[in-house]
Amino acid sequence: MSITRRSFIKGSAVAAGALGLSLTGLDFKGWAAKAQESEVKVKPSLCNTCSSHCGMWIHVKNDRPWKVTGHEDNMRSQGKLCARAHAGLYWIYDSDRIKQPLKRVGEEEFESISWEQAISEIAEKLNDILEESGPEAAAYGHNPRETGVFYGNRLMHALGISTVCTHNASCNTARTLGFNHTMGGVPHADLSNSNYVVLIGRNLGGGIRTSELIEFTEGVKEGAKVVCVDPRQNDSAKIADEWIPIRPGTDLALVLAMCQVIVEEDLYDKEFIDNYTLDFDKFAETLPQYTPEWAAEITDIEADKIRSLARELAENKPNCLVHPSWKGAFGSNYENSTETARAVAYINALLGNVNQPGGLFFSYNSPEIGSLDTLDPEEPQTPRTDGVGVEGEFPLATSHGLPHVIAEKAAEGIVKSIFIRHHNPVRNFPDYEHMVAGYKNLDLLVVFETHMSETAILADYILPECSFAEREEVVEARGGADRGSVSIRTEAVPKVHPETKSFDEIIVLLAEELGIEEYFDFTLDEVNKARLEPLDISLAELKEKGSISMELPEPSNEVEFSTDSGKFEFYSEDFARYGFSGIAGWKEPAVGYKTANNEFKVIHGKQAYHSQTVSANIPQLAQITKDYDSNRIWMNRAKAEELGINDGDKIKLTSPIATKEVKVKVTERVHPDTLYMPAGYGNKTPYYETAQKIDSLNPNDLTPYQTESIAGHAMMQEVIVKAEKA
Ligand SMILES: Nc1nc2c(c(=O)[nH]1)N[C@H]1C(S)=C(S)[C@@H](COP(=O)(O)OP(=O)(O)OC[C@H]3O[C@@H](n4cnc5c(=O)[nH]c(N)nc54)[C@H](O)[C@@H]3O)O[C@H]1N2
Ligand SMILES: Nc1nc2c(c(=O)[nH]1)N[C@H]1C(S)=C(S)[C@@H](COP(=O)(O)OP(=O)(O)OC[C@H]3O[C@@H](n4cnc5c(=O)[nH]c(N)nc54)[C@H](O)[C@@H]3O)O[C@H]1N2
Ligand code: SF4
Ligand SMILES: [Mo]
Repeated sequence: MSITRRSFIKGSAVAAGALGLSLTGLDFKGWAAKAQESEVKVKPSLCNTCSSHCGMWIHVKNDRPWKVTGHEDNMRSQGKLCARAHAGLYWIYDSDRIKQPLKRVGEEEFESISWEQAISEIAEKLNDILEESGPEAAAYGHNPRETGVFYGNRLMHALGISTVCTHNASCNTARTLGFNHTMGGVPHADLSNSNYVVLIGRNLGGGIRTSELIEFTEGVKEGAKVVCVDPRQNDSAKIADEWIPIRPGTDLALVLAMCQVIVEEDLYDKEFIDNYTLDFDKFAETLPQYTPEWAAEITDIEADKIRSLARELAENKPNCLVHPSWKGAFGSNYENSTETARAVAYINALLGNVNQPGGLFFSYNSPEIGSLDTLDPEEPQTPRTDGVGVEGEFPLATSHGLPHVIAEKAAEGIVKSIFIRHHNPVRNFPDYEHMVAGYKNLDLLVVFETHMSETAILADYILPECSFAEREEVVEARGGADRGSVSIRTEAVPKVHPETKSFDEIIVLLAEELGIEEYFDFTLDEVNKARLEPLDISLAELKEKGSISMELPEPSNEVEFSTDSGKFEFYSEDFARYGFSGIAGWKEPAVGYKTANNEFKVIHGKQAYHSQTVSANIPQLAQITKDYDSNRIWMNRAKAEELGINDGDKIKLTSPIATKEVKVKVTERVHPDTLYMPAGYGNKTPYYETAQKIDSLNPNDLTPYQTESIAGHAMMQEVIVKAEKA
């Protein structure tokens, strides 16, 4: 059967009939009475609506989910779930799901094929590519969680493929690199015990991780002062003490100036600096230039405000923090994001808050997980094709990888095959046309999916995975202050589409066909038993309970960093060796910091009721968007008046790569130089019927393909647009 978009959707309707959902001939009363009586069972799972994987119970009646509740013994959920968890159940029965392996037979046409055919053709093509062009011509990209890492990375490494990428280059890779090269890792912010919290573009109420939101609200209840620095008033700012609107991409200037005040006024923790840090003097020497007056001109925050903020923060040391953040301000957005992350690490060091209550913790433990005693493929030493660790390309970039660079290499014909799982890079990285051009030029794109995402529709083969509620997965461990948990996904509901398979099953089939089955000589149960072994928990018990929590040693207040020196490093030898600045200092955003009158920076961020690119296709969440008209771009009221633009008008945005139209929300809650667009809209796949009906914008259509020089991230917000009434 050949499948085009129209027949795919028609086919879905037929499938609904075949599932017995047709109402004709049904004894509805009898069915309803029986349904009423049937028992509700609770099955443990992990939420799949974002990668936090909160523990949850799926309440199942008649083999169908009834509702979900948060798992008390899971460190991420702690008994709570966010609204997206409930809506995520929709995916299980979504008629837009992929139900059988698909093979491309035309520009926009797929054919459904058997698993045998799919696996044998993929293996043959991959083997040919590896033989002809070597392992450098192949790559894997995913949203890195336990199952994808265990099975996916193992398959790649067994084949000699070193280019394993994640979505992090569009998320938090600059933040991670900056913290790695100062503190030796990214610490946990002890929000519940803090007296003073500065959030720089971390929106705990919108970019939700349940456990962190719980800690934050506890901190607020206990009277912590919260200051939100964000070009727009975000969900956390609404309950914070202060919202400080800043020009996008200028947080580095703010942080450097705060450091300048703290050092000049002798407000820093001298004991901490003397005992636990290296090269403070080199940093201090650079500071006099970074006065609050200097930063005021760049950030648009008054110098006195910067001074008072620095003083208040220092008065609360060490029980205070500047949050290490996630994606928002310096995860992957700007040319200066890596430097901003280093500067945020610096200011926390000046406050001496490491492993102090209300500060930043490294001493949190995690349950110790075991590993299977089996033939392990070594991580190949072949150079990575995305340039990570390669001199002259991105020698310091993290092993998170650079999927946007892979697209460039694919367009050049250097990369010939990519396997993608649980990831939609074509839509989630800037410059749609650039991503499409690269992925289309591949000889073999294999996408493991549940849905026809923007990446899947470019694939040569699409392998349908069963949904999260229909499969078991690799055991996960999570830590916390003095408790940790281990958790597992179980088969909560029967498979809806018999031809779908779980990722581990598919990888084992591929490994057998590729002749590397010796690396997969075990069952999923054996993997999980080995992981649980050190904890003395049986797999049967975990499958029944879903999550088990345990006491862990109290976090220690001893200070030790996982850097080479064991100390906090103001100066980075590694940075200096590769020609970057040994001490982090001011660096402008690539597009500068000021904009002309009808020009704006475009920033984006999460809405509490949507997740990345996939939730716009969930009708219940799409309805919230419609009810609140929340798929609009925010424009500052004074600016709108200047340009003759009214609330609800369509505006035309012109960037160096595209012109797009979108409806506008006129508000005081955004900096005059900024347009803020909620993330996750502007789907391009014609298969998402619900999302198609939401006319909106994805800023990735406006931002050109660019790479930052140190971490290599995609510089998600380095774009200036001209705005006018459409
Ligand atoms: N509801 C929901 N929750 C999620 C997700 C989701 O999709 N939906 N995704 C999860 C993921 S993958 C992540 S990475 C996290 C992200 O968590 P966060 O990083 O907290 O979330 P974002 O909304 O991306 O960004 C936070 C804020 O940064 C602001 N911002 C943008 N540019 C700048 C700037 O230049 N300076 C400053 N100071 N602020 C700026 C935005 O206005 C936004 O309010 O959320 C996670 N949780
Ligand atoms: N404009 C803009 N772009 C952004 C962001 C933004 O705020 N604004 N945020 C960035 C951030 S923080 C991140 S982390 C990235 C996220 O980037 P991605 O990791 O690509 O995130 P998703 O859009 O959630 O795509 C996940 C894909 O996995 C599929 N999927 C869902 N469940 C399953 C499953 O069980 N099995 C399989 N095999 N597939 C499944 C979904 O259908 C979907 O296509 O996006 C980044 N891009
Ligand atoms: S934060 Fe919300 S969507 Fe993400 S895993 Fe937890 S409950 Fe699910
Ligand atoms: Mo992210």
